[in-house]
Amino acid sequence: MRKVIITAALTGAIHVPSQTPYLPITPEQIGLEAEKAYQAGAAVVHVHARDPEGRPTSDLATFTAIANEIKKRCPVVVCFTTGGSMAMTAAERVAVVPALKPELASLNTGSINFVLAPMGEKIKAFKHAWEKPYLDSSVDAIFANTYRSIELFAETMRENGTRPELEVYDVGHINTIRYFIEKGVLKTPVYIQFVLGILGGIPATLQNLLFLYETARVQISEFHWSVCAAGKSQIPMCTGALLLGGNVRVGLEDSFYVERGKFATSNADQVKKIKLIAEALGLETAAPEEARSILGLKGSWNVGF
Ligand code: KMH
Ligand code: ZN
Repeated sequence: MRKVIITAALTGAIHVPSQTPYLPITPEQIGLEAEKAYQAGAAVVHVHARDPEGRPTSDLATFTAIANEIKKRCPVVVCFTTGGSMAMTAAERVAVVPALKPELASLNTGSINFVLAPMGEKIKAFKHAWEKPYLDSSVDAIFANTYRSIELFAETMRENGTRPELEVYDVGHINTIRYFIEKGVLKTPVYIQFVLGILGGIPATLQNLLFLYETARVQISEFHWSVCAAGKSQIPMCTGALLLGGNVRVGLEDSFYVERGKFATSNADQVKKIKLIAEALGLETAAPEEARSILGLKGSWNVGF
């Protein structure tokens, strides 16, 4: 009987504090959110770092503080981002891997436009001066993931025993994964996160989810997979994943709602909702140790924090 891995993407680098009062910012807030998401049924947390004003940061002391806040509270698998934000260099983004040697880290498998600006048009008052320029700058930025950086990130993860979670935003990224498997840079079974509904990536429809999944099945011999989707598509796309045999990612990184027009007051609200749907479909959700076994992770005793 398969068990569904629920990932909670706790804070991300997409949303700004002015969009919701519930976005965790400090290491303590992120640690507490990890604990609440775990108690609600998450086995994995996907973690970005933010500075005290909520601006995405690659600062290793902040990542270390977050890691320790999570580890002292609960046994979840910690998946650190190497996606960071478009304001960071590739070197800044990947530095968390050798520093903290996590069990899991995101590895983005293609460059896309990753446009945040339209969200800014809906914000009436900004709490911080950095927010509007941050969102607006996305129309001139490319979320750059070249073959050189993908290979560097993959090698860095291999050297540190970190399993890459391969972020796929469009169908061509599956070709890239196949290329790096054939090159021996990525080892099967790979772990793919299909990301739908980013402005600049594949639209969040069930047809596209099926298209991605079927393309991966043709191109890649063996893989585990999960789905996350932006905004109102989060729960419908995750429900599609459950029906197709996939795992799911929810969290305030991807959506700040728990239902139409209602803010999620915590990542746990979204975890509870997708867990209920999974169980209504007769599925059980995985505990952290079960997720480690399914994904072949090295164990929480074997990290750098
Ligand atoms: N914030 C996005 C630019 C990841 O964590 O690897 C990249 C992102 C994906 O969130
Ligand atoms: Zn992320």
